[in-house]
Amino acid sequence: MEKTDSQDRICGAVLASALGDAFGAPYEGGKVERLLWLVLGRRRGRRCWTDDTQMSVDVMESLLACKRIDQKDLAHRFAHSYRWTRGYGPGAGKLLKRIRRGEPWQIANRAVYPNGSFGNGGAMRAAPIGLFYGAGRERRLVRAVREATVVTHAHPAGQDGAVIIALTTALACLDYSVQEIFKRLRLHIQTVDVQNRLTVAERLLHADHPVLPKQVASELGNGIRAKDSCVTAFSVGLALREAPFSHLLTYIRKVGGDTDTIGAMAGAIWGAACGYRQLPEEFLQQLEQRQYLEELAHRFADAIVQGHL
Ligand code: AR6
Ligand code: MG
Repeated sequence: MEKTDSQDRICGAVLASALGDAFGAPYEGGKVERLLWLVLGRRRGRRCWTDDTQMSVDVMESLLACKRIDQKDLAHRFAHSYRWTRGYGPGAGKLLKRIRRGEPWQIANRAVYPNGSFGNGGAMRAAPIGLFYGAGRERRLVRAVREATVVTHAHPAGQDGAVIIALTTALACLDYSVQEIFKRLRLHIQTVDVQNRLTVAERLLHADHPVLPKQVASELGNGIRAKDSCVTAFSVGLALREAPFSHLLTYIRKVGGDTDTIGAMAGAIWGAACGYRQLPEEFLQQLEQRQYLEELAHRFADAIVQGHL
């Protein structure tokens, strides 16, 4: 069956996010992380994805099964998919093992950090929630994102990062302008740090000269905290949505830092704007479990577009 424009954009967001993750992963972190990924990062000649894609898969499978955000189901899936070899955040790994041992997520999510995690691990898996609810149900979308994120990221900054990625992905599917996207985001962001990052991003996105990756890294951040990477990915994904996908990957590599997660989040936004058909076959061919991811993305897109959920 021929894919509609919406289905193509949903599949594009899912696959571009996985590619951003898998192609960003070899450049993440310092020497030790990179050496480790040289060993872990290839399977049967394909590029492996990391926790970003694994948790996005969990979110999609959960939404398909439950037809809404079910926090208990999500916690169960996250905990049982956990493998250290996927490169989970240190706090996230401990938290997921606690849930696997039977601790309720409402306790585990404050067991490692009493104020909750403000890492970008909630945002890296948020795009499918934006695709699922769509920009037409904005308030419901934002509520669902916070419900899904709090399972592992109780800190409001971790949740703000997730709202930025999910809502922007949904708005990019409908070709909203940059100006309108900023307007919509500002209605929902609760933390001052993330609001301030948005103000900087707005200036950079309206600059009358090309902004270099180094400047993006120094002004918006490239770290593992939500406030240091979500607005960065948002900004790069939007700025390059008319450029070829290979440019996006190169740019993210130059931004540096948490390249797999910035790649996953920016990839989702780029894919929602450009669609699956714009993704280069030579990249898709290198992706671990490509067939499974494509089949899942199609199932997810069909269910959303046909309104079976
Ligand atoms: N207090 C102090 N440090 C914190 C806090 C806090 N409340 N919250 C987070 N951190 P984590 P994630 C710091 O472990 O968000 C993978 O590489 C702390 O240094 O909850 O799921 C993915 O690919 C902590 O280790 O995991 C992503 O890049 C770090 O933030 C990333 O990790 C991450 O928080 C996702 O990590
Ligand atoms: Mg990762």
